[in-house]
Amino acid sequence: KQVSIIGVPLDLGQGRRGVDMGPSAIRYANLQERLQKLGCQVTDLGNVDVPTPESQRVEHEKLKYLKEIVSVSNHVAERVAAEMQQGKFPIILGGDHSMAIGSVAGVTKANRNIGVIWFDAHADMNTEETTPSGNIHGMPLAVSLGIGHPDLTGVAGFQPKIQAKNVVLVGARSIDEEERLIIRRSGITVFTMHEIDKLGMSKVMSEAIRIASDGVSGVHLSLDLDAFDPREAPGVGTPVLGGVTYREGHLAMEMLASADMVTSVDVVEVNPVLDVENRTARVAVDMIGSLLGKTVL
Ligand code: DIR
Ligand code: MN
Ligand code: MN
Ligand code: MN
Repeated sequence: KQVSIIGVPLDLGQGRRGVDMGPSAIRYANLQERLQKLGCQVTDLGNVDVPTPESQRVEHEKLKYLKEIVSVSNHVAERVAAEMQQGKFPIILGGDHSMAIGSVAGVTKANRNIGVIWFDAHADMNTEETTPSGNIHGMPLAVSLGIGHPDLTGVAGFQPKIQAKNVVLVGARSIDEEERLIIRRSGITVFTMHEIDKLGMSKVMSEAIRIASDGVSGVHLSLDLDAFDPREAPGVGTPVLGGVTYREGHLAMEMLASADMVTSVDVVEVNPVLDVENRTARVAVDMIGSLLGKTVL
């Protein structure tokens, strides 16, 4: 596989400093070396330029840093689309999850018909009307479905990017009151921690793979590290108890690898300032390794 790494040190989509260092933390955990050992041809394209919060002003309390995030998203979309068009497998390193507005836009700009598997403790289905925080990282899945502020849904010049029938959320356990209504109306499939506990990760992932890949030409994986249990991945801005275990994570990634339909991936919300010895970035690199074909034997 030809892999392109793109860093997006964006922290404007949430309230805690440090997630802008996510791309460095993941690189420090030897992402490139891991991929090369798997036989991938890796090009690291460096980071996309992102403004620092200290040099900006919040203009809209329910859509914090809207203007800046729209601008970064358009840049990310261009970079990602260019790599996809050359047949590369992009790995986009966040930054906070608002970054996925741009990456999903880029992936679908290159290839309009794509499914999405969204690994997250949260649903990221808020809008300006439902958000309790005003943080845009709680909105990117809604935005990609064409739900939300037109400046966000209009990134890259077309919408919606993805179709609800091919969108699967895995690992959810913290959903806001009114966000729930948007999820129900949207028609996406949700496997919460309840389903993972009850059915097992194996059953959940075979369903997720079936739904996301039905009738599409590829699947984008958006991996929010807060999907994992904070005991194993503590370095995230909004940890929620009772998450996916390290072992379940590996199984999920291995099943995606053998299904062989993932064509791009986001790795987001790694915050080394909140972490313990870069553990969360190392979990991220381990997961990407399994996703790209690492096996025990
Ligand atoms: C919450 C937190 N639902 C919000 N969202 C997070 O602010 O909209 N997403 N942390 O990853
Ligand atoms: Mn810069
Ligand atoms: Mn998220
Ligand atoms: Mn999350």
